[in-house]
Amino acid sequence: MIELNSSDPINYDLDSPTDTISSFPRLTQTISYDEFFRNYLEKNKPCIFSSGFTSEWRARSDWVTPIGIPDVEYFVDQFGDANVPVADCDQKHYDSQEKKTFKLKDYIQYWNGLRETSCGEKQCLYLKDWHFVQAYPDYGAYTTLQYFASDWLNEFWQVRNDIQDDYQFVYMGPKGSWTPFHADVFRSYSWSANVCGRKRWVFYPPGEDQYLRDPFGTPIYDIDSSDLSDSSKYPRAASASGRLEVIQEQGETIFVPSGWHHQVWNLEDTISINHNWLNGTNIQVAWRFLVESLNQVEFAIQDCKDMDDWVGQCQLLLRVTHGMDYKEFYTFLRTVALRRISCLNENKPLVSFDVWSIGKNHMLYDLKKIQWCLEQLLNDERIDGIKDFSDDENHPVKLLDDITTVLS
Ligand SMILES: O=C(O)CCC(=O)C(=O)O
Ligand SMILES: [Fe+2]
Repeated sequence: MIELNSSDPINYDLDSPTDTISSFPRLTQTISYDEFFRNYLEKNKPCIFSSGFTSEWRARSDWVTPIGIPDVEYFVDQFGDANVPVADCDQKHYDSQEKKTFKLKDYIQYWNGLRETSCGEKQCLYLKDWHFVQAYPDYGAYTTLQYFASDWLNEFWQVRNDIQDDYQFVYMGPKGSWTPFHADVFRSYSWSANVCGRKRWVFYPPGEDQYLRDPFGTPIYDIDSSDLSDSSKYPRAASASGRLEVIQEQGETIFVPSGWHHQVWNLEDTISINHNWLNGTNIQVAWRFLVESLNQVEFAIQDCKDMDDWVGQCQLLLRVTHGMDYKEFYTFLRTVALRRISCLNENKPLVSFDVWSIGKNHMLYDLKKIQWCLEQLLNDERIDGIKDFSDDENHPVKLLDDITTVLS
């Protein structure tokens, strides 16, 4: 049972100055859920879990040969016809890499063709963001660690039956493949476990990315690029501080906090599993980022303010650029809240990823955070113009009332 102790959670605010950390903590089996919650989720600090946490995963035996390299034959045999997204590490597409869809067996054929050569000598293709659990729900490749079990984002997608999606991915790529400098979608957390292979990570704490942007506000694409020391291109780069670098070994799982920019390189042929997630400890960050994204959209199309349904157009653009609009953010909060209210009323724990139970204290904590978000949403006068919020029965005011009743 995942249960928070009764002391009141500290209200961590990402805007307040963060105490810097100079090294990367490595955690072992002895850390409790509560300790991880207080010291890493709430404080928004990165860490690495030792390989013992993943040693029992099916993926770690079935996906890897006895000498510790990806078992590509097994992949062709089991999943060869799967359609998988593949990024070209040499082709920049806006702020990320150009992506195409491959059959897995064709990707593996490419990979086999690389043999011992690393990327750089041939085209460098990186299979990323493969929705593996969605494609093979009964395969059981891994069990999400308990520390990452309070996951509203994947819970939302799991109970939602109108559209199929999730934030649970498999990555596989040759030595030399890499992911450009970025912060994660919605400013979510991510965790990433190396089934085999090794990765190099570079991190900057929230806010430092402002110094790592060009005069147009575009963040640097490759943090190792010599452009960063060219002050005509990145005039404020010298002010960036708090850089952390770590090598993640086979079997280890890294925790990537909210809003930390990072870049990742595969140092060997590597397979990893990762999730993005939001919960009560980073939902405030996600809300502020949504508001900031809407402000940017409004600024970008301010010239068209007289057009029909400008508010609706802004929401549409928000959905395209940010991945979520206000209504969807609300539907997400509502789904999560109603599940907790129902479990609390029936005096039942909430089951997460089929194995973890979220206890009463945790559900109350979650509801408090959702209450805060709803208050913010209702204070944002822009929701009055959004047609989707006109339904009385599902209105945020009604949900806020229901939550307040439960909490009192
Ligand atoms: O492993 C990679 O290439 C990228 C992973 C990543 O960015 C993440 O887990 O947030
Ligand atoms: Fe990331």
